[in-house]
Amino acid sequence: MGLKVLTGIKPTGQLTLGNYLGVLKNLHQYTEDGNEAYIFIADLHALTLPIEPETLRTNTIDIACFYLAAGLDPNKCTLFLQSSVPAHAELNAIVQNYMYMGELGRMTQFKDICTKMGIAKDAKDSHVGLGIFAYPVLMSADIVLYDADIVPVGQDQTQHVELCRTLVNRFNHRYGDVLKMPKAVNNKVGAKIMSLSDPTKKMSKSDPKGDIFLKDDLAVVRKKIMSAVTDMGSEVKFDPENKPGISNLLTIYAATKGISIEDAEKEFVGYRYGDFKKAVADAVCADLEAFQQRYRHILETKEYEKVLKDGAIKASEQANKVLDQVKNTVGLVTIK
Ligand code: AQP
Repeated sequence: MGLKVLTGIKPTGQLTLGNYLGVLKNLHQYTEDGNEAYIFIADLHALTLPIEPETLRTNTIDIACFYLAAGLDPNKCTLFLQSSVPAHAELNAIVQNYMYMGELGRMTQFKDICTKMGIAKDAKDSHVGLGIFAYPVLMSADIVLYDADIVPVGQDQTQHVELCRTLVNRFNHRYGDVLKMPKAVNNKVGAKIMSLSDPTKKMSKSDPKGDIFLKDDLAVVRKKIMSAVTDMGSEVKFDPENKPGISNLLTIYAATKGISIEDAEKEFVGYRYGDFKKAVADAVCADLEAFQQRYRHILETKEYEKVLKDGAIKASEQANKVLDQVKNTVGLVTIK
């Protein structure tokens, strides 16, 4: 029997090559083999950090187009906007009572965001928004609403899926076997693409230093790769600890070509760094060129509109089933 798959991307900024290689590029594989895939744009999550309304709208439409441009067939999956399925917010209000503040405060992403924004996470008068603190609660609601077996994510989101598993255990321990236990899955190659200017940091859309954006002009993409930080050595070798820049470029190359790191390494034995970077830039630009063409076509034809409309209806059918079951389980009365 096929698996139920759930994954989302939040429209907090322009998508990066990290989002593409970490998740987008391989999503279509989960829509095959009788799987039931629910793929969404996590627009409610995007409100957890300050964002201009127009930017949020543009990013949201872009992600819808990117999903389709990356090869997702809307007839083989359910593609939808989180905010168009009210069950997400409703279940969030219920499951928040089964998650602890201590657990949320320990999330690495939350701590990183506080550090980046220079806000004290523990201080009583801290200006950390409740939404960013409680982000994994809504994410847990997102996951369990679709009875998800697997959640394809980049490495940075694995901890949040683990927290969702804790919630499921806790809830089921209290009420019986109600919620499905999900599992995070990462890509073998590309689960964590690093910044080109600081390869010890994740490439992240809200921290654009060293990012390649999916809408970047190809000449810009090439320039960014050619000026990526490397090291004083000369060997193209995968060694993230001592050669983080070269290892990141090897990962980018391997993930773009769909090959293993070992095979990528073999291709570049004896290469100088400059020639190696050129090969990486060629591979990425060839892939992005086709991707950008599809994106522009989908944006112009507004093909995404019907997809999202139909998706909201289909997603709501599934989500409401779980929501009703949870409401009934915890003792909320539903009058039909
Ligand atoms: N650098 C990355 N390498 C591999 N995968 C990545 N992902 C993000 N960055 C990388 C994966 O992309 C999916 C969508 O991410 P998200 O929008 O849910 O937010 P995120 O994980 O917080 O990604 P960003 O780009 O870092 O966003 P901001 O800056 O807004 O926080 C996820 O599956 C993620 O793992």
